Amino acid sequence: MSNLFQPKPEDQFTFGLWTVGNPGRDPFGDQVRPIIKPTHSVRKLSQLGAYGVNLHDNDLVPFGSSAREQDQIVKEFKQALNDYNMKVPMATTNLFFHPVFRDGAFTSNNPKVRAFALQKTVRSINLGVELGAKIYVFWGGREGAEVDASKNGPDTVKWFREAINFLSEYVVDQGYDLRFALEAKPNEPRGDIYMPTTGHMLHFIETLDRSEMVGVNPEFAHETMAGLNFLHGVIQAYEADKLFHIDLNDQKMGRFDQDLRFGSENIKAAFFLVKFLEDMKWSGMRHFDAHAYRTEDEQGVWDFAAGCMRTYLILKEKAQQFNEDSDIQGLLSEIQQQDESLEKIVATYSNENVEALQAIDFQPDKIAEKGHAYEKLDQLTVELLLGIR
Ligand code: GLT
Ligand code: MN
Ligand code: MN
Repeated sequence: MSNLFQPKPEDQFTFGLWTVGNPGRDPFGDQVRPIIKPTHSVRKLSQLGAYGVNLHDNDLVPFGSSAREQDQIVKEFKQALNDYNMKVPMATTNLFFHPVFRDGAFTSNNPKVRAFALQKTVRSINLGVELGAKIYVFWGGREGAEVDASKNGPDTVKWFREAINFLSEYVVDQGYDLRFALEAKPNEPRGDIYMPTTGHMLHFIETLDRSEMVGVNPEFAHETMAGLNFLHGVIQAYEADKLFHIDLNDQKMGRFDQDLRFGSENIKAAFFLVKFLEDMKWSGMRHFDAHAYRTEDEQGVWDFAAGCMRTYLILKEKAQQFNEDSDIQGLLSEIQQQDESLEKIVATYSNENVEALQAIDFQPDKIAEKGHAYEKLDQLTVELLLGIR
């Protein structure tokens, strides 16, 4: 493999400990490879050129560990981070694995479970901050239902809001430099998950007490499962200053959550996503939330991790090529027409503007005669991606 696409820490690639640590268990089959120790993942990922790792509390500290056990585990882990110059930019809570969360965490019908979820998250936030995290993700995998008769719908929204309000106040009170990112998913493991898309999350955020410290963590696979255009959700979040984090992976539309290697399935969608993040010079982490195929052994896991980063860098190079391609740019400047005097009239309402607007004879039939040359533009894009431009 050529060195041109060798990842470096400044590329800001991160992986969840749960991603490379995924032992290949699925609903029909047991694990196929041994669990990889977090300190080993730190070493291997740093050798591959990553910037850091992200984690759930229980990816590092097993559920039910004593305070002494936790101290020892955290000490060893910090040593590995230090030895390999790796960071932990994001942390989150596992509120879905233990059976206590079978009916959700912040939206469980049981008040004890809701309070326990809050307690667990407070502790996990403390751990994340201790490790240097600046972003805290909330993925409510179990916050949903199969039986809509079971809950009074608006309560679930209220409970979730109260939890986020409580925790954001806690963060401020502690003086932590931490922002929250909410991650949507339409279904799985629940039959339906509440607030199933990034769009739902964006609205919910505006109802929070400290909405300025809460953004979104859109995931490629999750929006694609819902049949949506991932990039469009990302753009809307970015435009609203709410793109705090991103989960990069791949997915066939309409399937279970596949969490495939980035760029392995929808190359054109991955390309436009990378192009957008790079064109905007988005400052966040390029985080991969995916895992190796179940067919793989440990070597396959590192092939998978290297592949995610390499594909991202190749697409970044392609984006630059796209921006410098004179045929493409020439066509784009014809397509993206400008008309300053018209744009002035429609930008804001005024008496004069509405009168000016009413006075124009647009001749829509004439405008409609001309095609948009998108066939040509898309073919140029495809040829660029296929490597012949
Ligand atoms: C889980 C899920 C991911 C979330 C992780 C954060 S855990 O693997 O499938 O999409 O981002 O909780
Ligand atoms: Mn995710
Ligand atoms: Mn996923």
